[in-house]
Amino acid sequence: MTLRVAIIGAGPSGLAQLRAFQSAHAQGAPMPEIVCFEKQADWGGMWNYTWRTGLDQHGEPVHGSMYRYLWSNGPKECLEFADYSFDEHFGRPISSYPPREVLWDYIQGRVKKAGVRDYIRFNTAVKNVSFDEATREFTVSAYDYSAGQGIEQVFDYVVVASGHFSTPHVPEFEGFERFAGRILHAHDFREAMEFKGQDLLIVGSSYSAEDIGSQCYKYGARSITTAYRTQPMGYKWPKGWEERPQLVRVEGNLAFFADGSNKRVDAIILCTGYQHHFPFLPDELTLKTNNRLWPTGLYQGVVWEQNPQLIYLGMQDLWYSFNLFDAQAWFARDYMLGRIKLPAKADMQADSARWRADEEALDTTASMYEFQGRYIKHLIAQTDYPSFDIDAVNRIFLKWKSDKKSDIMGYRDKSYRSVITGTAAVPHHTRWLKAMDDSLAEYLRETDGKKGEVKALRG
Ligand code: FAD
Ligand code: NA7
Repeated sequence: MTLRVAIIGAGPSGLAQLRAFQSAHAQGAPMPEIVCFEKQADWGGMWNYTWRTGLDQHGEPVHGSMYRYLWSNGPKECLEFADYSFDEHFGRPISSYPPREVLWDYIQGRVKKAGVRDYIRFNTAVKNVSFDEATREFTVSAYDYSAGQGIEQVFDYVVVASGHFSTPHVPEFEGFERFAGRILHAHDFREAMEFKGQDLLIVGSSYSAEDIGSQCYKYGARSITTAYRTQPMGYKWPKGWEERPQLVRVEGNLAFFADGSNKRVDAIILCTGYQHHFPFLPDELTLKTNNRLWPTGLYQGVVWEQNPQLIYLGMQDLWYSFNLFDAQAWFARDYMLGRIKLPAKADMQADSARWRADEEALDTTASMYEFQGRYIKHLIAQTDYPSFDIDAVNRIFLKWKSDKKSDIMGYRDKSYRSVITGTAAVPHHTRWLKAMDDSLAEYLRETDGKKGEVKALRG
C-alpha cells in the first residue's frame, strides 16, 4: 500500500520535506500519498509576510511574526540549500544579508523547480491529530477555509512542521494595566515607523530585542532602551540606545528597573520569546520544551520516541536554519521510506540523552553552533543530501559574531563566500543603515540607477 504522509505546515521545514520526497522520487523511489496542510494562503511560513496581527481572516491565530524591513540576521552563506544555491536562483552574486522578500523568493525557487505545490492544501488549518493504537494510523482533522468545510484523513506518518516562533511568551509586569502607552509583543510588531520620534522600551536581550531595536533606531525612534533579565547584549550601541537591567514595574509612563533607575517611555515591546505550541496534538504526542538546541524526546532531533510514526522538524533553537531543516527532512524521508531503521526505544533514548548531555555542557557561543553543525553532519552522513563544508560555515558564524561585536549597525554590510559554490558575495548597493526600501525589486536593482527588471537580471 502507498505510504500516507501528512505534513503540517508549508514553511521552510515542511517544504524541505516535500523537496526531500520529490528528489528521491526523481531517482526512482515511490512517491508517498502526501498532503501538506497549510493554514495560510501561500507557502514560505514565517517568510510569507502578513500585515495582519491577532486573528486572521478566518479567525485563526496569525502565524507570522516577521515585520516590514526585516533583513536576514545571519549570513545567507550559513543557511544556503546544498542542492539549490543562491547562484542558481539569482543568476549572479548577491549580498550576504538579503531582506525577507529576497529570501522568500529563494525558498520558493527550489520548490517551484521541484513542482511540489500541488501537494499543499492551502487555507487549511489542522485542528486535531489522533492515533489509533489498534490500526497504528493517524487521523488528521482540519478545516478547509476555501471549501468551507471540515475534513478528516488517515495517515501512516505525521510530520509536524508548524514552527515555534509564532505563539508569543508574554510576561506581565506590575503597572502594565495602567501604562500610558502601547504595549505589544514582538509577534505583533510590524512597522518600525509607528515608533518614529518615540522613546521605546524593549524587554529582552536576544535576537528579537536586538533586531527590533535596530529597526526602530534605523527608522527614527528617539531613543531605545533594552532591558535584560540575565545579561546585557553588550554591543557598542549607537547614541540614543542604552541597556538597563530587568524591568520591575511601570507607573504611568515611567519604567522602573532592577538597579533602581527609571526612565520615561512612550511604548513597550516585549521581545520575550516564543512558546512551542501544538494545540492540534493530544498530550501524549506533544513536544514540551523551551527554545534550546536539544529538546528531549526526539530521536536524532526528529523522531518522537514515544511514537515513531510522529516526526517533528525544525523544533531546535536555530543557528543553522534552512540547511538544518533539509538535513532533518532527508533523514525523516529515508526513515519513512524504510531506508533507515530505528534502534529499540531504549537505545533511541540513550542516544538522545548523550546529545542532550553534550548540549548541556556547551559554554560558549562557538560551541553552540559547532554542536549544531556536528548534528547536521551526523544527519547528512545517513542520507544522500549533498554534503557541504560545515566547518567552513562555522568559521562564517565566528566572523559574523566578531563583525557584530565591532559594528552592530554595520555588520550587514559585510560579505562572505558561499561554501556551496565558492562564489564571493558582493556588497549591497546601499549600506544597510541607509537602505530604507527592502523590496526585492530595489534589492536586485542594478546600480546604474534603474529600478526593477528582476526577471532580466535573473537571466
Ligand atoms: P515556519 O516558518 O514558522 O512555518 C510553519 C508553517 O506552519 C506556517 O506556514 C504556518 O502557517 C503553518 N502552520 C502552523 N500551524 C498550522 C496548523 N495548525 N495547520 C496548518 N498549518 C499550520 N531564520 C533565519 O535563518 N534567518 C533569519 O534572519 C530569521 N529571522 C527571523 C525573524 C523572525 C522575526 C522570526 C520569528 C524568525 C526568524 N527566523 C530566521 C527563523 C524562522 O522561523 C525560520 O527561518 C523558518 O521560518 C522556520 O521554518 P519552519 O517551517 O520550521 O516554521
Ligand atoms: P529568544 O531567543 O528565545 O529570547 C527571548 C528573550 O526574552 C531572552 O533574552 C530572555 O531573557 C527574555 N525573556 C523571557 N522571559 C522574560 C521575562 N519574564 N523578563 C525579561 N526577559 C525575558 O527569542 P527571540 O524572540 O529573541 O528570538 C527568537 C527567534 O525570532 C530567533 O530565531 C530570531 O531570529 C527571531 P533570558 O536571556 O532568558 O534571561
